Amino acid sequence: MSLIQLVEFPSLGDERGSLVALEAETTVPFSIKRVYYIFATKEKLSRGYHAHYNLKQIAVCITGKCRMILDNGKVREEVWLDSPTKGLLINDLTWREMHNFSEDCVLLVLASEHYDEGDYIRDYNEFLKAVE
Ligand code: T46
Repeated sequence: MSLIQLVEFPSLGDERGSLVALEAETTVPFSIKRVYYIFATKEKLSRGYHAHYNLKQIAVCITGKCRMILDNGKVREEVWLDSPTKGLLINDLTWREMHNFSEDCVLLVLASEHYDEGDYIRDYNEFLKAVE
C-alpha cells in the first residue's frame, strides 16, 4: 500500500464560498485530541525530520502549499499538499519532512494524541531501528 494516504474532504460550497467540516471518526479516521497549525514559514526552511511512536495525524494546507515527504524506512514518497480539501494521513512510525512552503502556507494538523516530546524520534538511525 502506498505511504501516501490522501483523504478528500467534501467541500460544502454555495455562492457565498466554501466550507469544509472535519469530524472525528468520520472525515478524520481517529478521535482528535489536539489541533495545531504552522504558518509564517519560509520557502527554504524545511521542517519535520522526525517520526512518532504513537501518533496519527491528518495534515491539510488550508491555504498555500507545501511538499510533504513520508518515509517508512523502506520507501520514501512525496506529495504536494496544495488544496484545503486534500488531507494527508500520517500514521505511527512514519518519518516526515515538510519542504517548499509557499509564503501564504497555513498547514493545519489534527492529531490523535496530546503533545508528548517523549513520543518523538528525531534521529533517523533510531527511527530505522524502531521500524525493524
Ligand atoms: C508533525 C509535523 C507535521 C508544542 O509545544 N506542542 C505541539 O503540539 C507541537 C506540534 C509542537 N510543540 C513545540 C515543540 C517545538 O518546540 O513547538 C515547537 C516546534 O515543533 P516541531 O519542531 O516538532 O515542529 P515541526 O514543524 O518540525 O513538526 C510538527 C509536529 O511537531 C510534528 O508532530 O508531524 O509538525
